[in-house]
Amino acid sequence: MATHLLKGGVVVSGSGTKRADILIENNKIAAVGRNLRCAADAVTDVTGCILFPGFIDAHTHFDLDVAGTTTADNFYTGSRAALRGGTTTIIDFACPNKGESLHHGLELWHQKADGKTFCDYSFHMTIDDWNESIRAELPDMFAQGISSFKMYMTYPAMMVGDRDLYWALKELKSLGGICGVHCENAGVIDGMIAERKAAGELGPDSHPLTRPPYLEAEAVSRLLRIAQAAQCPVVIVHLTNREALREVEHARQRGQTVYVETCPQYLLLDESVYFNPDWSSAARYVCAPPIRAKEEQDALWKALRRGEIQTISTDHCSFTLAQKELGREDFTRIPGGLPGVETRGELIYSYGVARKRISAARMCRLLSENPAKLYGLFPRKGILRPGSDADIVVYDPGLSHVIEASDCVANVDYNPYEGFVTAGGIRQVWLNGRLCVNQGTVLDETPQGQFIARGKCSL
Ligand code: DUC
Ligand code: ZN
Repeated sequence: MATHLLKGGVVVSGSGTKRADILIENNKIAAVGRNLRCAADAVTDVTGCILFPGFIDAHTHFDLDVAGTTTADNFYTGSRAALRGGTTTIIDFACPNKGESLHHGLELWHQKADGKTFCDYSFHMTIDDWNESIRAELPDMFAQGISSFKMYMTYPAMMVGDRDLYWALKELKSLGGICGVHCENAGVIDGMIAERKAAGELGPDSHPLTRPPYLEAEAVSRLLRIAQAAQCPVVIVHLTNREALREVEHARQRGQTVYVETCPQYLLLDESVYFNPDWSSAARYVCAPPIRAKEEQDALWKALRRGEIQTISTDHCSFTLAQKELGREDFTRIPGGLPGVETRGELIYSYGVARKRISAARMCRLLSENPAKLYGLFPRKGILRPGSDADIVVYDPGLSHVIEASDCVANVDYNPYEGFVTAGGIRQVWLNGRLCVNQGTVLDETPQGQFIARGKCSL
């Protein structure tokens, strides 16, 4: 039996912080307490550091085909970057094509990820079609550890109509599943894009103009009425703006259960990025929903503080600058998505906790505890207590660095947060009782992540 004592740190949970040592025994936490007296095989002094439960990123797209290309990060490079950024579990979106079975999608995602992933991992299953055979596949998804699903209200290749959303949600309700939904109004966006194209407005500045916040809010509102009809809880993924939040508030007032996720790009960047006259500098920020006006950031931070938003994930979906060039002549061909998995923890600490917008406990809830509960990983993940996996981020508030793409290990040649200065930094990352990252260095080049079969939502 191998034991390791992390001594002298401040341990964070969703409800607060306390001075405590952590005893790791093999891959699990054996004890958490003040001045633990035990003979450990090894001791690390973490005095002055804050210890978070390993972060969970419940929204990544690794090795995904988008717009005629494939994301720059696969499971190997993406999860290595994730681990370096303190994320010890990712949940990626298995994505069968329309007409393919869910089982095929699941097998394909296992092929992409198994043996190639540095952190622990699981998958949400995308439902992009609704018919009897897909319905019949659902119980076995749960049996295989897939308890959460995703549906799209936009993107022709993946979207489902209102009727199918309704039927799928009803079925998930009966099975105890949870579903995340990408909310944007497909039809009006399509119309606006056609108008911009007809006017010869083909640059990246057309991207935010054709996907305005109110068309996201409309889809949120419609989804929540459909969820009301189906009597099913839902997750609004990557929510970006006040009007959408207002729709969530209305649904909660009606008694519905609604969970909300947002992402660092909506908290820290603003739409001016699209109006940069340099094409490449603007195009690199194309993602959907788009980055919004500055005023939306404050509303999102406020909602985080009040507990109205439950999780911060990244929607990591990275493309190199050369890949973004695919849309040089037409903004709708720019592959959409940003890298983020490597920087989320440090950014949210630096621009949230250190700036007193949220507490360390709130950050713990948003990045660890709530995603663990929402997606059936709790208490194995998401908390530092005896019996839980020893997934630990040792955060040193005394460090600071400037975020630069050249320092990052994700397989992408730019960083959306280039030049951002961190308050503190990740000193160590432990995964299943093993020290995996020390001072920014990934220690073992063999992927050790395991697939985690998940249970049901407990949030
Ligand atoms: N939005 C993106 O920008 N990329 C991937 C999928 C999504 O919803
Ligand atoms: Zn996504």
